[in-house]
Amino acid sequence: MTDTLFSPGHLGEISIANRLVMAPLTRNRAPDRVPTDLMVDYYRQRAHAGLIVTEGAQISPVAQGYAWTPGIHSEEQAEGWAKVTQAVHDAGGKIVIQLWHVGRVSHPSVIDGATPVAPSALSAAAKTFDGTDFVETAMPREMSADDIERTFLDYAHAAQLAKQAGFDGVELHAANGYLIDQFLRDTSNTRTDDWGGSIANRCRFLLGAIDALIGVWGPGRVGVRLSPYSNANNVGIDSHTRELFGHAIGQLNDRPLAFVHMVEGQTGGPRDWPEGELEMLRALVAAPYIANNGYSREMALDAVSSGAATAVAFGKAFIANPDLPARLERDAPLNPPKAELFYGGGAEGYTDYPTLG
Ligand code: 8OZ
Repeated sequence: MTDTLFSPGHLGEISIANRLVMAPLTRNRAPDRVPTDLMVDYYRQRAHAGLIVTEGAQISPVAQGYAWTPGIHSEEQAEGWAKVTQAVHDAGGKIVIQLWHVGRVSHPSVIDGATPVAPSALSAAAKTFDGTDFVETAMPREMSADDIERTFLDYAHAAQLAKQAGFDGVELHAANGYLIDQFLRDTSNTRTDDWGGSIANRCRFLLGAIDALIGVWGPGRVGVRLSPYSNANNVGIDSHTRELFGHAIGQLNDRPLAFVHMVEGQTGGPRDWPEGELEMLRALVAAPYIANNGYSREMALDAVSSGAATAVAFGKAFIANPDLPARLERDAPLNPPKAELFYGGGAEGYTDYPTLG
């Protein structure tokens, strides 16, 4: 039997009922940084995904970049997430939490007056939202070697709380210009110690974070999200993207991970990359591969049946279609997403999208 988009499979040790993954989607509906009952409803509605990857959850207070995003660094937050995992499991679904550190993509007004941290004191010159206004991200301070080691402890602590909350695993957010991407790229990492300079040194932070998660979960329940050809959050494209990410993937391949989840091209934008390069990186990945970014139904069907991907992640389509797997299987029309209701607010544009008949 050949694999199809709708057939069961495995992502490492996580068994999935189909190959449709709900992509991580920031929705800013946790005003106290604690998952709410409304979020429980939202995730329960989407439990027919083969796998849900939650919105990014900050691993520590300083890891937060935007108002109203949920954390995974306190007992209260873990208890909130436990209601989410229970609801998804009761509905037959699987769910991993995305562990997030924004690094320099933040502002003191979001993190209770703290200064954002980054590999180097270079401004992202991106925008964030502090609950009142869109503000320019602040100048970060350069992390010390001690800061780096403490951050690995924060990843491990968050992973432990995720386990306590009943998740099926964790996804490390290493994409979209946030902290790990800032360490990877020579545009945002100008360090001269063991954490900067050579490609091998710039990959060490990614690997330290992954190994912190593996220490809690084992490799088969740890995945990672990468976006090599994206300049999201104003992170510059690395001078040697193919070599950099080729090395990173080669190192990740030493660990039998649950999955590598790839944003193909520009995050939420065009599927653009230098000809053949993403395909070369994809061919290096040993773990199950989750493809993402602008997939149509036809592209997703083909990606799984051809073996190019184990699963395909959909973002906006899952926001607007809680029953996306049923709709894709029946080739039914999709509800259009309401972009003005993506971030912040309540049930409107969140849990009120209709399902089929
Ligand atoms: C949109 C708005 C805020 C954050 C990402 C976590 O790009 C995000 C994000 C997306 O990975």
